[in-house]
Amino acid sequence: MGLDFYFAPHSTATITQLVLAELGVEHRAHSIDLRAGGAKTPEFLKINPNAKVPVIVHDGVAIFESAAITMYLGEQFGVAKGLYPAAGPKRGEAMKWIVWTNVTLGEAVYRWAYNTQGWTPKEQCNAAAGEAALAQIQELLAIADGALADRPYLCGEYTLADTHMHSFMDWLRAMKIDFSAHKRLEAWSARCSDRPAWKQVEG
Ligand SMILES: N[C@@H](CCC(=O)N[C@@H](CS)C(=O)NCC(=O)O)C(=O)O
Repeated sequence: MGLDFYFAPHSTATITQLVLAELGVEHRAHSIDLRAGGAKTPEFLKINPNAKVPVIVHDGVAIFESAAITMYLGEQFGVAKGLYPAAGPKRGEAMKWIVWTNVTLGEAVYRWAYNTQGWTPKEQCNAAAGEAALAQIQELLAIADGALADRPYLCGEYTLADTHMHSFMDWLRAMKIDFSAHKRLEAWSARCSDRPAWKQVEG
């Protein structure tokens, strides 16, 4: 049956696109037009009732949530390729940063974006909450920066945890979040952007 990948350009699905490019896994890519309601069709809702991309369908099983997809693809294809740790503490370390990206950093980023970036009607926005979230984002970036104090990548060697977090943080840069206080993150980001998979997808 193989692997089907449902994505939209310039969306969270870019994370999965990069993971697939790093792994070189053969797949069928399906572009979903979100503006035209492509994620709300009955066929799509069967594979993701949340009406969001990314989704992969592997051998008939649908998997949504980018963090779950990165960890799943890492486990299935990444260990043999040296891009994801084998089961054990190192894998735990990779999972920690993938989940942290989506849950801990993501929560602050979405709180900031909903309150300040025109994602919701003005009357639902709270400028003070947006400011607080932005301060928290800076604290969280400092945590990631600190994790790189004694190593070039999050788990020592490059893994899909770097692919995942780097792609998410690239979106933060596009949203004009200031990284200037986080020099190690800046240098790590340059290293991650130098990879062939990044150039293939983003270049
Ligand atoms: N937590 C989800 C978030 C996915 C998500 O928010 N996807 C957005 C695109 S960035 C989407 O598909 N939105 C549907 C729409 O705009 O119609 C993940 O990490 O996969």
